[in-house]
Amino acid sequence: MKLKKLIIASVFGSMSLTAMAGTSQFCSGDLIFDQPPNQVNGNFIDLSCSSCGTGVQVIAENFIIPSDALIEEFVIYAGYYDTNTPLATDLWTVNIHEDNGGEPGNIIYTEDLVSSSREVTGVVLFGVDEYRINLSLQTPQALTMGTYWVEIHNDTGANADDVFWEQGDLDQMNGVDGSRFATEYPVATWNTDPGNFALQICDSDLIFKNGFDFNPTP
Ligand SMILES: [Ca+2]
Ligand SMILES: [Ca+2]
Repeated sequence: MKLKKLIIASVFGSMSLTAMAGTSQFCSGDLIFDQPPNQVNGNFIDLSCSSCGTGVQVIAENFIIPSDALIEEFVIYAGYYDTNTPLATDLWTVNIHEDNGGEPGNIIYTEDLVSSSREVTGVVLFGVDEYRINLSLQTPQALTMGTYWVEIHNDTGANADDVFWEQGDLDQMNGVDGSRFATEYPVATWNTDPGNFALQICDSDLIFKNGFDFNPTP
């Protein structure tokens, strides 16, 4: 099956975007994973994808947790293609998968209607605004050291636009090159794509401990 993606190389031409692809932190806690958006490409993540052959496409991106961490937020970069019309209320789903020999394995956490916020970054790609999306899990996940996958998608329903996840530069420490995509949901078959996606993850463990005293009588 062919992966539906967008190519914008001609849009930017020789324009330098180096200054925009910085390493600013947009999640709370210790930044442990950072794949900054690179304004090169984006792939659809939408259950109502009129641009996709089957009408559905989802993506799973892999990440390494270097030491036990509490994950409560994912930051991604996305856009609403091609009329630049965001949903009044985004319908984000987040699935965290175990790693199964280099492939997305069992789902260890799933949440629909994830609490989210979005902010226009000022970058325009594919002719639409680049949005930074913060996704906050209802139940923060304590993940032990290891490799995981996160599958994130929206559902634009009757909205004319399709949501894409912008690609990013591989995290050289905790990233794993490549990703997986599927053209049905729930996923039956994962397919390989060489792309990596713009994603930031923080360990909020310290904040969590400071906010809730688990051990009042040390
Ligand atoms: Ca759509
Ligand atoms: Ca990857």
